[in-house]
Order: sequence, then C-alpha cells, then structure tokens
Amino acid sequence: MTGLLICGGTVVSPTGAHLADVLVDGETIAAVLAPGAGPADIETLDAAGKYVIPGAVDAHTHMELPFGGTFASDTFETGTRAAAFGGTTTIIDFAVQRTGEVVQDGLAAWHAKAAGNCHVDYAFHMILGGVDEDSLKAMDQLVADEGITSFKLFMAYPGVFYSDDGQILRAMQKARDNGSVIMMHAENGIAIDVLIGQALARGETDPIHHGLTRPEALEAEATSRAIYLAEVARDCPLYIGHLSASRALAAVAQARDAGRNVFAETCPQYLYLTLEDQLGAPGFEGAKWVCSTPLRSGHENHRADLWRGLRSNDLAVVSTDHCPFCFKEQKELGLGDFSKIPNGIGGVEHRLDLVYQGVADGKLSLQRWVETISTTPARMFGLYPRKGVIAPGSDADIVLYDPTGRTTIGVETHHMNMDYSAYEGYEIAGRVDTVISRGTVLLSGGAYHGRKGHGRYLPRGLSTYLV
Ligand code: DUC
Ligand code: ZN
Ligand code: ZN
Repeated sequence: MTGLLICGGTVVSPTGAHLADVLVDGETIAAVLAPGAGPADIETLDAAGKYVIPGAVDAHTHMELPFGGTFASDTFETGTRAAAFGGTTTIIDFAVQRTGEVVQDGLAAWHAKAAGNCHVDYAFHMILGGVDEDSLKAMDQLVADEGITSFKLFMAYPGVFYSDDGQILRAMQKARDNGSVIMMHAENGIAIDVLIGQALARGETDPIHHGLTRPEALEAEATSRAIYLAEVARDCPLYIGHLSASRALAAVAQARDAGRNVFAETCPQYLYLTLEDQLGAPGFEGAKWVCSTPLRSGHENHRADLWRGLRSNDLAVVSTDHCPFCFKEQKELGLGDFSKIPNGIGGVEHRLDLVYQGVADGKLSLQRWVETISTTPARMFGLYPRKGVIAPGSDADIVLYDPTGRTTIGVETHHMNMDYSAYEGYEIAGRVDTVISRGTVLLSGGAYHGRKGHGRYLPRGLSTYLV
C-alpha cells in the first residue's frame, strides 16, 4: 500500500494527548488509528517517544516588508524555509496597501513576491493603509473572491499606516457586515510621536528610548479604544496583534468576560525579553530588539501576566510578528536616532521551541501549546480543519517533536536571513525532529528535503470563532 504510517507517537491536540498511529495518504491524513492497527505493507516513520502535533500556523509574519527605508530581510523563500526548520508549515503574511494605493494592487504585489517561492503554505491578511470608499469596497471583494478575511489597521505610525478613529470605525462596520476580522496595531501613535519628538530634542537617541517613548499606557489606551470602537460597530470581531503588556491584556480580558468578539495574540519576544536587558543593552546593541509594540520592563509583571493570559485563553494565539532586519546596514540606519531604527524582530523559526519551553517550565500545558501555535490560529483565520488538527481529511502537516532533545538558538545555526539572533544562546528543552507538509517530508534526521515552490497559496474562509 502507498502512503506513510507514523507509528508509536503521542498525538497532541487541544483536548488531550494519546498514543496513536497516523496514516497519511498523499497530501492528507487518512486516519488516526489505535497503536498497531495500521496496515503492515506500508512505509513507516517511528515516532516513539515523540509528540505528534499538527504543523504550526504562524498568523503574523512580514516577509519583505518595506519599513523605514529598507525591507525586512527575509524573502518568502528564506523566511518560509526557516519556518519549516522550526515546524511552522503555514504562515499568514500581511499584504500591504500603502496609503493612496489601490488595495488590489497591493495584494497583487504580495502574490508576485510569494508565488513559486514558498517552502510552506501561505495565506494573506491585508493591511489597509487608510480607509476610504475604495478600500471599503475592496474589503468586500477580498472576502468574496480572494480568500482574505482579515484586515489590519494601525492606530500607530501616523503618515505611514495610520488610520484615525473614524476610518477605523468605518472599516469595523464593514467587517461586521461581511464577516471578516479587524486586526489592530493598538498603540496611540499620535501621542507616541509627541514623546519621540521630545526625547530627540533632549538628545536621547539610544535604542532604549524606542521603548520609553512607547509606554504601555499608550498600548492600554489604544487597546481599550479599539475595543470600544468595535462595540459601537455592533461587536465587530477584533483581534489585537502583538499584545505586550498587562493593562492591555486586562482590557482584552474584560471584554472577553463580557462575551465580546475580542481576541488577542502575543509573541515570544514579550514572553522572554525585556526593555532593560535587551533594548537597554550597551551602546547601539539594543537596536536588535527594536520592535513595536516594544519590549516591556522586566520590573513589572508583564511576562508573568502574558503566560497567565495564555493559560486562561485571554491570549488565544502566539505568533511571531516575524519582521527581521540585519544589524549591519539595516538596524544601523538608526545610529544616532532611535526613531530611524527599522522596527522588527525575526523569530519565525523559533516559536514552537520558545512556547514549548513554557511547557517544560510548567507555565503552559501541552494541549495549550498545540492550541496556541496551531489549532487556534487555524480556526481564527479560516484555515480549519484543513490546518491546525490531526484528523482524517486534514492536510498532512505534521511535526514530530522530541521532548528529550535540546535546541540551542543562535545565528550560527538558524536559517533566517539575519546576521544576529534575538535569542542568541537560548537553550530549549525540546527539539523539532521531523516536519511534514501536505505529506512531503521537509525535515528529518537534521536533513532538509524541502524546496521553494512546494508552498501553496491558501484562500481562507471566515473565522470559525464567531457566531
Ligand atoms: N511592528 C514591528 O515591529 N514591525 C513591523 C510592523 C509592526 O507593527
Ligand atoms: Zn503591528
Ligand atoms: Zn506585524
């Protein structure tokens, strides 16, 4: 018989972990079987002692994003290859409509960047660089025809991506009508720009001032404002991106307790890294960790609160906000002026491991690990049950994870197109062992077998979280 039988592993899902064999036929999963119940005359993959989990879905990446006069350093080719090494078999990247550009032209440009270049499957959200009659019509067309069912708006970056409250409200009303989700960059960019101007005028130019001019109060304020605007838009589905801080989380939790369609993600950088230790590193070193929302103070309770939010489902998803820039020549654009440092951290390769470390440390259950990195992002963004689950009929995107292995993160071993690692020297108590995408083994025994062009565009349906 043709196909592949993954034998002896522990299949992990949001509802439990049990010994089972997984039968793969072609690109899809044919059956999940009692151990030993599969056909005998078939190629097998020994998964004894390993966790067998659905391929991870990174719902927030920025390959080749134009930002601050340069471009994110991973192409779709290098970034999706790195994703595969880390067990992520689907990314959802952000196509960009720049202010004044036709939305569909921005989308076409993103398809041109990605088509034929991806190692793993990919989908798009759409960044709206402004809301007007044309972009509101485009939202309907993208939902109906293009498989794009989520739109990101920015309360930050005036003059670049910024939308004012009236524009946000109109986009939310449209999303309420067509069933799509509004994703929000929730920071008060108008107030932040005042603080940046004042800091620079005082001669405060080091990278740490990136964080100090983006205080968590302005994330909490914007998060609350977005939640209220979504309420006015008849409880439009709202997804807060890259949530980094305790009071923003409290606003999300309050809305969720009230039964609202409010969801949020956080990212590994906020779970591990701090304003003082990384952004405040000596000299210009801190530029490596300039991202927005920024890293938060380790003297406050943000990281512990974020782990708690992941446990309680006030934080539904961990994605990376993968937006890498090299230190040389890219981050260095901000030498002498922190506001010119391109914003972003690369991490698409390390999300499974970094969240798994939370399991090893007793901060998260095995089930929540799978739910936050795979099942929920797939459900949230209309890819479920094709992605995010090991079940008959689903794509055979499968990762074997070795809880007895170890991973050392660093620039010498990573596969992202970055000249440094944001997590240099981190030791993880686990290891991605085997990665399968639609039945094709991309990684096994440390050897990479993937190729660019294997990854396909995934038109998405509506979120399955909404009633
Ligand atoms: N934040 C980043 O750090 N980079 C890209 C865009 C964003 O919102
Ligand atoms: Zn953002
Ligand atoms: Zn982002």
